[in-house]
Amino acid sequence: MKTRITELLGIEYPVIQGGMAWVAEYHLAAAVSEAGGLGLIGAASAPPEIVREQIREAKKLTDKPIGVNVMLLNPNAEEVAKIVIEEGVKVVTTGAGNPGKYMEMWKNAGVKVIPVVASVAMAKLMERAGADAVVAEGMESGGHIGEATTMTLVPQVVDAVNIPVVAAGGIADGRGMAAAIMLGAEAVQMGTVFVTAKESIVHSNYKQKIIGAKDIDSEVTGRSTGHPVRSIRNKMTREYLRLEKEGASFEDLEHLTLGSLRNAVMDGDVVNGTVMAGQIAGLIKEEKSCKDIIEGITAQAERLLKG
Ligand code: TUI
Repeated sequence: MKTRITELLGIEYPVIQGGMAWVAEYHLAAAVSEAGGLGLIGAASAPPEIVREQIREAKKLTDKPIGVNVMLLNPNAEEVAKIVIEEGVKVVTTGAGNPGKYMEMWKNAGVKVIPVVASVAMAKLMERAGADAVVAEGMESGGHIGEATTMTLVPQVVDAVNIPVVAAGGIADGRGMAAAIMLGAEAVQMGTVFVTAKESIVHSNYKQKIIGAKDIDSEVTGRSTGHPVRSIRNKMTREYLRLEKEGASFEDLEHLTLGSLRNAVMDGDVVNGTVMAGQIAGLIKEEKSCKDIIEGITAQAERLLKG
């Protein structure tokens, strides 16, 4: 399946792995890239030198391109932005903000820039700023989300820009991928399904929470603070939503979730931790290798698109 995205990135399949905090570390990124997609190291809020190490470790495991996701709410984003260049990374995606101030630096260094956007306005702004492509991410996604759904956002972004569009949010099989392509996308970005991949280092409790989830098992917390986050319902989300309803302060809400994603991913605390995952979790039934995930999904999409 060749598209402008496979050409741009020099990858075999039009599949990008999400830049998930704590989850998108070098084992997963290297496995996705080895399987012919684009693996990403999620810099999230990691100390910049850890990101450098992660890039170097990934490169030991694969000669294929890997990218880095720069999370723009990170106070260290600028340092990470520079490390990406120093380490010779060829592709960057960004999340949770406007990467405008890093664009010139990245473009001058020959880095391909693919901002994740949640609106048409941001997509147009990114195209004008020199982005090579955009990821249009719907609110079905796990983690920090916008307002629009993938079904509505992708075709509107496709019509608004000339650069290639990657669809994200709610995609975990070949039907979703085929649908995204019918909406005009030239690749998909998937997160939740890669959390459950065999090569993912995520605690088995977290993977089981996704595999056991039903369609309506996620919640969006943080709407009141302006940072809405989707995760699987548990004691933490119930408590968070209760506090939000009572008008709790930003500090109290922060206190509840401080370190909670790490605790879920690394220690398997899926009761008080934050189990970020998308609405498509209900479709995911088993742990598979990255190769099986990517080849299975693209083969199914190709069959559907031909038929
Ligand atoms: O970034 C994500 N997903 C994330 S980041 C993250 S870490 C975090 N944890 C807790 C609270 C907040 C963040 C977990 N999941 N996805 C990409 C994405 N970007 N979704 C939405 C956006 C976005 C939103 C606003 C992109 C640009 C934007 O622009 C606003 C502006 O004008 O700056």
